Amino acid sequence: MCEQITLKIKNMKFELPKLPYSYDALEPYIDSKTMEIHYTKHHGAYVNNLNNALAELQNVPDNMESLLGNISKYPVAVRNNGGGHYNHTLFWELLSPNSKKNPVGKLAEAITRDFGSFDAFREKFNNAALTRFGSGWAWLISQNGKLVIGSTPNQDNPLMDISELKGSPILGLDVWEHAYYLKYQNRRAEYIDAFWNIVHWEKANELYLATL
Ligand code: MN3
Repeated sequence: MCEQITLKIKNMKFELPKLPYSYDALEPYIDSKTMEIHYTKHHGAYVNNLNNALAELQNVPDNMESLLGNISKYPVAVRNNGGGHYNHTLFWELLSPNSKKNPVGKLAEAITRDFGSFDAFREKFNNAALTRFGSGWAWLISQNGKLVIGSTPNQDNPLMDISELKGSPILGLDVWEHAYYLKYQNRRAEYIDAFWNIVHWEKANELYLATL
């Protein structure tokens, strides 16, 4: 069964999802302290602020995809914190201490088909992550099966109606400084390189299969 990550509102509230591994599981690529702060403080704040922003509104959809797909109709606090909650939930799921290090399944075939090779794909993704000015995310997305690389500012994502980059997220990399500054300081390129050691390729492949 291939499923996109779906976030439902329970009793009018979104919840911080359980982290699928311990804070130190992704060492040395992502340090324990960064994981703990990133998950409990940053992601936690997006969830709380999203719930507070939604509490002021009426007729809120019961799932995140509808919310993001119509985000232009909502206050900026919903855009920032709804994006923050969705992006981080996806990000945690797409990381693993037992990474296969290389793409798998249909996604592996599609990467070779659309970018020429895994190396060429990685170079293009690295460039998107490196050149995103300020805070944002680098993405691999599927547009009905065709793979595209790009980036979004702040907590925007490719599911939002206001986004220039539109499609289904397959892989996302948080390039906000809070994601890497404790360990890598200003060296974003080193953090991006480290990311390739902890990608959960089976999960990325599942997300891709769901878009075919
Ligand atoms: Mn973050």
